[in-house]
Amino acid sequence: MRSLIRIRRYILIIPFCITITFVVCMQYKLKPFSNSFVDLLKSGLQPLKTILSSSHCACQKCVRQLDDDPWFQKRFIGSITPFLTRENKTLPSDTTKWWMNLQRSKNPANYSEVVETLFQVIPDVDYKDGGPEGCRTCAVVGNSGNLKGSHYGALIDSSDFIIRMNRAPTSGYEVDVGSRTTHHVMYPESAQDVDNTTSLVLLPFKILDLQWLPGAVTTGTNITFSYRKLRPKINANKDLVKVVNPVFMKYIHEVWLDYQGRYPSTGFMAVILALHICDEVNVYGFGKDKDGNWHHYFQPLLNKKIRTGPHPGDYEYNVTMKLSEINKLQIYKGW
Ligand SMILES: *[C@@H]1O[C@H](CO)[C@@H](O)[C@H](O)[C@H]1NC(C)=O
Ligand SMILES: *[C@@H]1O[C@H](CO)[C@@H](O)[C@H](O)[C@H]1NC(C)=O
Ligand SMILES: *[C@@H]1O[C@H](CO)[C@@H](O)[C@H](O)[C@H]1NC(C)=O
Ligand SMILES: *[C@@H]1O[C@H](CO)[C@@H](O)[C@H](O)[C@H]1NC(C)=O
Ligand SMILES: CC(=O)N[C@H]1CO[C@H](CO)[C@@H](O)[C@@H]1O
Repeated sequence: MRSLIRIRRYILIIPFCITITFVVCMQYKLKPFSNSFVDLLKSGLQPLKTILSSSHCACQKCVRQLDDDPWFQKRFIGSITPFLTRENKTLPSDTTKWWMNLQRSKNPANYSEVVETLFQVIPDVDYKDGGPEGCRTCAVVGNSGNLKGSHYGALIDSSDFIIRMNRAPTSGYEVDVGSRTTHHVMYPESAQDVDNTTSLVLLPFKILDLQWLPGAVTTGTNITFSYRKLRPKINANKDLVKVVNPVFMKYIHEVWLDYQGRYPSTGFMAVILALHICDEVNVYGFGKDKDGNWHHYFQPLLNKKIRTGPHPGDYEYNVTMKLSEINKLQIYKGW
């Protein structure tokens, strides 16, 4: 009787072992075909659920898929870390060269000393997508006039991350643009107050921007002029401040825009950032309004053609459309 039970146990164990062997073999078999799968392996053995599904997350559609589009796979570098950390503060020489070209000062301060001072004030952390178990949905909210009358507010507010940029206000526009903001992307010349639960995300175009930041989010700074007047102090929770790594900015310019224009726009950088820190990306408030005008939802329509600055506007638009065609993000066209 005993031995019969034992045999039965073995009978149950055998298919289980076969399944495990199969799963382990499949991992190695798949390895050469997918970069993102290699990343997954590196990060350790994941729950079977994710190994057997084609997605990297628990959303219906995930930015990172095992069967990624070749155009996307060629460009998307999943391992790059978007934010500056102490560990990553040393810039490779090609980045330094690219970044120094954007500087307007003939005599910039010592970068490593400036960064050291910065990290005495702001936290030294990075993060990535929601991971295999999670589903982090993100709304990237641009400032286009096509948001007016869109009634997207509730939809936007239902996202996990809500990323806004530059001077975007919400007060008075909640019905169309929502009221929550988890990340506000800006640079010193476009800086504005954010509330205590919002992460200020700085795009550093120059060393001066990194000198300005620690004072600006605490007691005030004496750096009050770049090529424009700067605010000496802004309201922001210093414990939530993040600085985009210049390596990441160059990556966007090089890989996603083929070096079109002098540097990418804030909006485009926010979109690519979202692809790296989110599992599902929805884009609002980009492009023209229904009458073909470029303007901001919070400004009256004065002149019909607002220029797009030193950015490769059409090229960025084309890349964003392509990302939408291959389901890496969804564009809400507005009203
Ligand atoms: C910047 O400062 C660091 C540390 O004080 C020093 O080692 C380095 O040589 C300086 N770099 C330049 C370019 O002066
Ligand atoms: C903002 O949040 C921090 C903690 O992150 C807290 O120490 C601080 O008192 C808060 N400030 C305000 C004005 O609520
Ligand atoms: C700001 O103050 C520091 C000392 O706290 C000083 O070294 C620096 O020269 C000042 N910068 C300007 C632009 O006044
Ligand atoms: C964007 O795409 C359109 C249509 O495919 C094309 O005609 C145009 O040249 C592209 N613009 C840029 C800047 O690549
Ligand atoms: C942008 C960047 O330099 N990222 C690197 C930061 O450091 C980690 C760990 O050393 C690397 O894996 C990233 O590539």
